[in-house]
Amino acid sequence: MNEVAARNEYYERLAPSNLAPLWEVLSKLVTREPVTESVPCHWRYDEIRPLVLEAGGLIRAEEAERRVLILQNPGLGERVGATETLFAGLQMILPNEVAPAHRHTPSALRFIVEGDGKAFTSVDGERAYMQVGDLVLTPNWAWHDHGHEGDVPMVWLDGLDIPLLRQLGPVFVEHYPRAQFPSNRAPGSTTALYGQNMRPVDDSFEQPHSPMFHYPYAQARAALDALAGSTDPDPRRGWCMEYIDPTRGGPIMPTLSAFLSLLPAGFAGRVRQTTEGQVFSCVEGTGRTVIDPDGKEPIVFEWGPRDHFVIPTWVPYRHEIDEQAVVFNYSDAGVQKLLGLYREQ
Ligand code: GTQ
Repeated sequence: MNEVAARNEYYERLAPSNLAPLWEVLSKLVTREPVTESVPCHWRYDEIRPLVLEAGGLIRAEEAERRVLILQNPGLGERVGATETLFAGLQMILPNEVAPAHRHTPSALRFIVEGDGKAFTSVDGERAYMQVGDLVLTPNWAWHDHGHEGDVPMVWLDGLDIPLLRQLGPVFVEHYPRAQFPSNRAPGSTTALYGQNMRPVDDSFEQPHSPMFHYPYAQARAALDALAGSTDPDPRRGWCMEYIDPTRGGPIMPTLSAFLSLLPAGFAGRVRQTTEGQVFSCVEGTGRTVIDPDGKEPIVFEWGPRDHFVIPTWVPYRHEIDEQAVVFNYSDAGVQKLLGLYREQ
């Protein structure tokens, strides 16, 4: 028997004992650089919007629990996700509907894509009425439901850490016995307490996420203008601000980091390569994101308002801007930094 045949025969006898030879797979497992199965991906809003709205005629929010079209990365096959660690979806709620109250260990953020400011997310009994461009958080184990008191459909981007939590294991959900969690505070109460660069002395809030759960677009946008008025843009990210947990100055939630960037007209960004996986939602302006894979045809995403795209871990990319743009994105940068794993070049 030759060497190869002898090994193969041995491998066949290993399998029934739930054993396998590492040396056959080591170079695929521990690579010189990150290798992902998820691929860069772009969803044009004008193409998918009719499909998002069509779901409204096919299933009610109450029945669906969450009426969401998953932004599914085609490289991940059956595994649900936009990247290896991040879930992305577009959730739609119609006037007078309720997406019933539940809580779960996956952390969620919402970035509002379209609507009239009359739909809300209730977080532990406090409502956040959502305008286009607002960021709303529903951290690990916070009760939340969504409601709508307006006249036009509302659509938002849902960003969750579901794929990461499924790998780690601790996935739990609990349904509230009624459709809506009882309102127990006026809208804005939490911002009044924690959004003023102050916190109550001897504060009992000790969760590892932000106590704030509503970051309005008007404020974030004004902060970007202030940054643009005081510094030069970063050559890769333009003027970029991170949404923070005011009690720590760090990411909003341990597993999800969020950013808003202002990119000036004519910006020709330098290539950025980072270990964070990223989901982008465009708010204002137009541009393109160019991915130049080694020796292969470049991939170009021409985007405009309300488009979404994904840049997986370690994929080098750069932005070119036509009309001044504002782009939101979320990523797993924070959890990688906590673990001492984050790299960028
Ligand atoms: O709003 O709770 O897009 O649990 C996926 C799972 C949204 C939510 C999603 C969820 C939610």
